Amino acid sequence: TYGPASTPTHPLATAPVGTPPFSVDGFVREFLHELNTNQGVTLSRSSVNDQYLALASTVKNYLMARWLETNRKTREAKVKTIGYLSAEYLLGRQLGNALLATDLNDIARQGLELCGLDLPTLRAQEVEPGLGNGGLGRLAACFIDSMATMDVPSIGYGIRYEYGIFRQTFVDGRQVEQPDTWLALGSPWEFPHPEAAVRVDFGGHTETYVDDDGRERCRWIPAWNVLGVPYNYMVPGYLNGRVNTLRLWSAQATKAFDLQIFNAGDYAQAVRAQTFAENISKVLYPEDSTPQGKELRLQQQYFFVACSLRDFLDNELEEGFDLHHLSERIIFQLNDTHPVIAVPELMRILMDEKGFEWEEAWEVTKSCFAYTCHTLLPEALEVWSTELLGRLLPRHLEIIFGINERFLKEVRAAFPGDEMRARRMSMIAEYPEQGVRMAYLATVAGTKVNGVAELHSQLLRDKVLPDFSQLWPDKFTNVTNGVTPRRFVRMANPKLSELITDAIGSNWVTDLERLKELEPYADDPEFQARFSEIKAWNKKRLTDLLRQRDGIDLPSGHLLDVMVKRLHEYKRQSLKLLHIVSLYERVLSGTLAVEDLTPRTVVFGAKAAPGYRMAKDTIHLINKVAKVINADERLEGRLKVAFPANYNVTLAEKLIPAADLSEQISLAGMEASGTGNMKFALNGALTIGTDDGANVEIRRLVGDKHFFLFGMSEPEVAELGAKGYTPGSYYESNPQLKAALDLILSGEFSEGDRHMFDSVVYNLLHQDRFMALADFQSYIDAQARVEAKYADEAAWTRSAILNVARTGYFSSDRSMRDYLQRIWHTTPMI
Ligand code: GPK
Repeated sequence: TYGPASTPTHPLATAPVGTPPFSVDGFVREFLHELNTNQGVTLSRSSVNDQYLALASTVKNYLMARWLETNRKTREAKVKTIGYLSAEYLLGRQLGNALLATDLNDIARQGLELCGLDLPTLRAQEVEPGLGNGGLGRLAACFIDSMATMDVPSIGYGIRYEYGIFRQTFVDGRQVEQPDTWLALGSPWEFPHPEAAVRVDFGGHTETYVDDDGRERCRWIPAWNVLGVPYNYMVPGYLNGRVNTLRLWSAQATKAFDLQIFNAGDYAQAVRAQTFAENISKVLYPEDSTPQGKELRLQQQYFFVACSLRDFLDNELEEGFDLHHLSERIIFQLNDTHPVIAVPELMRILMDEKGFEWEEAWEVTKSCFAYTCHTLLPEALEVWSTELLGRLLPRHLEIIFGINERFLKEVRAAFPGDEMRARRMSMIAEYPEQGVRMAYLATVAGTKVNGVAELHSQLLRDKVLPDFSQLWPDKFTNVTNGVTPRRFVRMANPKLSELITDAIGSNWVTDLERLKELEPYADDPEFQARFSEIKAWNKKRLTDLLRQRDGIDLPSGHLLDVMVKRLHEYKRQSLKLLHIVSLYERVLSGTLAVEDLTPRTVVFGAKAAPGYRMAKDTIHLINKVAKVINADERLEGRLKVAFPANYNVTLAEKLIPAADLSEQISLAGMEASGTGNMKFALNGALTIGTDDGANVEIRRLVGDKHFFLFGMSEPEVAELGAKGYTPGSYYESNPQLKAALDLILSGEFSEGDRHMFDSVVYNLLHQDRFMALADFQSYIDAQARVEAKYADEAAWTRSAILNVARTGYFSSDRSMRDYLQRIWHTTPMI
């Protein structure tokens, strides 16, 4: 239970304690106080880590009263809350964002200076929480930032992984994974509440019994359980005084180790149960777009949604709340299928614990969820075997069968005699083994289903879930993704932000469509000059960082060509690589004079899932090609390939503002949206890209003249696939492509070993599922257009400015507005 035992009489006891004074002196006093009392050191004896931790505490103290006040206000207003359910949050560093949200940057810098300290040095001490894999996890982080900034009551629910996404290192050019020890030096941003732990059951069996009213009911007799300990994080809105909550769950054993076994001398056996339970939140699955059919992963999924539902019902609603009206107070947004087990969990709670009848429980349940799909890859759609589900969550499997049975009745009533359709739509797949199609369950239970860009939502309706969209056309909608302008423009690109604010005022940070007002400046020579200087400054900043971070030397004056995203065949890093190898081959063979080479540095950043062979081989190849090209003096330094290890949010914040060219080259119809593409455009890079995901919308907004389009369209891809695609024919008929592939096969990049890269090359030649060879020539031609434009500096800069001016649409604030209107049907709290 929460709250005091009796009514407090002290005047200070009912309101949050005050906020430290908003002055340099007030800040210094608070900082030194934290250093002394939290770290137990004096300034003269403190380490950089002590200083960072004290600084974090200081900034938290400025946010604290607002956080407590936000919680009180929201609770009293009894408004609808957004419960964002996501297995991943790729937050990035917290300190910079908190300083920005509180407007403390200048005060902190000055105060620390008076203490003889340097703010950037302390900021660099923070290890980012990498609790996500890529786009999906970063999107969740952008969304909670936008909700806080827009005064939308929301709670982010997720898992506090002890180890986040692995730290990538390269050994002889191959990826080697190291554990991510983000908690090792302290975690000042979290507030653990072990006393509020929630019990989560697993295993066992179900049974029927007759209740006091003589009704036959079902109950679950679980076999084991764990505790979920909530860790709260502040989610500060930008300069608006709202601080929402992110609540991440950590697994703990229900009993401490068995003392009897311990006394008998078997220590390892005694702590085994504890280790087992705590494994649940031990590590993030480093997968992206491929389901990993692992029992532990299903345990993670159920663990965090069971904790979250319990938490909301017991702690966020007032006592005695009538759960028939639950949807007036919560909408759970399902971030992909990972949290979909929440659907049968809510049914179970309502029926087995609250005594609801099935129909009553279903009415409530189906109004409390909405589902976002983030992929089109068939292999990424989660299917859990009924054997596993039944073993781990027997009651939930029964409920899923019950939902399916009633749903199929509805289908048969709507389409009498169409038994094939009913089979196609069943949530239960029968092959290759019996399993639950989680996307179907989410679609049936959700009030709405959305894709993450226009093209993706259309393909989701027409190709992935056509039967469902025929049955319920109004259920389907689109919300194009967005990114937070606070982190990815205002923080990451301070100089550009200043230039924009000088021109149009500062409101763009929360009203990004205002960037349109920059359009007239695209032709202003003075603005162009400042814009170019800023790009150069960002490149210099990146050069300094990569020198000390990776020992990489970036040449100056180069076109900076950047491809950063997870390594996946559909994203086609191999196509980018073929372009590089082709340029090199043409210089070697004399078909391209060195002096005609546009000075260019290509930067890759990409992690491969540890079990994804082709992706890891591609990383190896990129590194080997980089090594040879970077050492070849015949290129006179005009072509350079850089692959800094361990691409993450922190590196993205330095890389993206420096880029000239943004590589968005997935096979059309494969990238659901992309969000990196938006960050680059907003920072004044031009895109070379296919008509895929949100690229379609970027190109429409910035205009064809300011975007380098290439490659097949989605319908063309479908047509070629239907006709039968033979990559070998492109190799045979395109001498430039053949020469590039042959150069790899010759051993040029592998110390003469002709077979080192057989897997990558023969996959391209004989399979090439993502049609890189079919788009090769078109890509090469588009790169020639890039070079021609880059030669005209004024024209390039003009296009870059127009990219910034015309992409305000891609703010995640706009995405949140769309969710509020189309899906959540609620409004911000004034
Ligand atoms: C999609 F299915 C998945 C996944 O498992 N992980 C992931 O990051 C990405 N995504 C898409 O690949 C991107 O196109 C999209 O922009 C991003 O999710 C956010 O919607």
